[in-house]
Amino acid sequence: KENRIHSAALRSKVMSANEAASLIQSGMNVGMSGFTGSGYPKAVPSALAKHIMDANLNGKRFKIGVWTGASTAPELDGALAMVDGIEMRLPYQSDPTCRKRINAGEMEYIDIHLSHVAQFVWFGFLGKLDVAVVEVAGILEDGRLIPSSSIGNNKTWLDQADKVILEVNSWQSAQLEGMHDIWYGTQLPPNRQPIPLVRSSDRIGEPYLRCDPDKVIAVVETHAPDRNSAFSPPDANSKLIAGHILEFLQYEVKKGRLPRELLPLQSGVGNIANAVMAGLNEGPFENLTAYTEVLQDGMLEMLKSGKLASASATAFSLSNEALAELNADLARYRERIILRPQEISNHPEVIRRLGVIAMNGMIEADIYGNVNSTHVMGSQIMNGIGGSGDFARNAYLSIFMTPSQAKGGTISCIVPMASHVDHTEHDVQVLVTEQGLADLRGLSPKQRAKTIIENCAHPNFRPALSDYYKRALQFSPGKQTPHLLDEVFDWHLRALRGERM
Ligand code: 0RQ
Repeated sequence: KENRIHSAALRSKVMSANEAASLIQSGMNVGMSGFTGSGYPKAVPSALAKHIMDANLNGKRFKIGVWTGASTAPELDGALAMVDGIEMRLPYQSDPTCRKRINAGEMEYIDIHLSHVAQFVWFGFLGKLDVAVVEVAGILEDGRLIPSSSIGNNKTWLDQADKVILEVNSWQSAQLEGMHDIWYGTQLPPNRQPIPLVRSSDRIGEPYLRCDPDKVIAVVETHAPDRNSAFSPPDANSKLIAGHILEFLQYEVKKGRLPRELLPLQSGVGNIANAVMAGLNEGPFENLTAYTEVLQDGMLEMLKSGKLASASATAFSLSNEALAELNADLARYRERIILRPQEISNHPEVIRRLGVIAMNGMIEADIYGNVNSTHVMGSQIMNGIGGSGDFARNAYLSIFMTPSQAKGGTISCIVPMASHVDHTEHDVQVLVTEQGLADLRGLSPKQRAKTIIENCAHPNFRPALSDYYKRALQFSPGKQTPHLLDEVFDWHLRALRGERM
């Protein structure tokens, strides 16, 4: 193992993951690093899961609160959920075992806007943070930390936790040093000052995380990869959705509502997001910028081709191939990629100032444009709101996208009323499915309904949606947002019975 720990004081605290995990006790709130499968601690959480299992075998209850940046990996969320060791999870997860426990009522989960988490901890809204477990790429002689492949909430965890456990992962490229931008200017109200970030590529802070060495109770050395998930080439629907968005952006440029190089792009994770990036990579726009949460394969390709001048994010989420590409040329990419704390990457003030174009996935939208990003059939969590709300509410243009149908065509993703609402009609300007794009700007609810049904609904469900809307228009007591409350969820009830919606 290469030596990444250059502080003698911290080197003296090196121990095994097992010893470090034994310092975490039941009932503690633990702030872990990790964002969309990158930069999470690789060894301590699994060791902790073993301690929890042992305690359970001895008839003892052992549960902790797990706070992160966003989603992590099987070694963290999966391992701890498997042994039923999580009392409370926040603010975002996408782990199958976690999801199962949450939906079975065995684990509490608070789904929080990602930009809110750090400040809620500073405000004291979430209670005391006992321990931070943070992966870093190295430790400087003076004890400052080289951040890893994600920043997430690490600054806040290190500042706020009573005790700190560091995992120093020598698998992470040493060349990450210098890529990060940590701003230490955040104050609490009423003393807040403007965030001095006016271009997405601005660096406003310093490349290292600060950490009081006296709080560090353990340093664990690891050499383990991030959860790099395979990249699947865009499917037919994703390509169609990307095509509609590209056409729309070109139209907006022609109308003079967007500059030629567009405005900073934010893109959610997944197949559709990657397809949009692939489309932009082949499209007519040059000198693009990104102000986003997660840097995926699609954006890396655009940085490589030169279409994307720079990208600001809080984490990487790459395939193994893309990671190899990045690492081979990291010194060069480092000048054009900036990783920031998620409270800055997702900050409403900055998103509003920059005029970000936000593109996020959804589970369903209703005919008036309310969007459900998180719950299947109103009650089962999928992942969480993530940063979609931070961006949608504050963006220059807020776009939501989904295939028009799910589960082999048995479910319509356009419904009379969303079974859960994450983004209200007020925060949603554009809806896109493979069928087409609904530009909702400047439309009243009734005009929105017609546009969404005509442009976005699948032809298999369009007649039933039109029929619902027409009868609602006729029989609804109010004509502003017409609804038939006694049948509005019949669509979901049919799906819950296993029938076609
Ligand atoms: O389930 O794989 O079991 O079939 O939902 O759907 O179509 O693969 O789309 O991966 O882009 O996910 C909203 C979940 C979409 C995601 C959501 C089922 C479908 C499939 C996934 P299966 P797709 P995606 C930046 C921004 C919130 C966070 C966010 C998400 C599965 O985009 O988590 O935006 N967003 N963050 O079959 C029942 C429907 C359904 C449905 C889809 N109407 N009813 N099931 N599915 N529509 C990133 C971060 O913040 C970290």
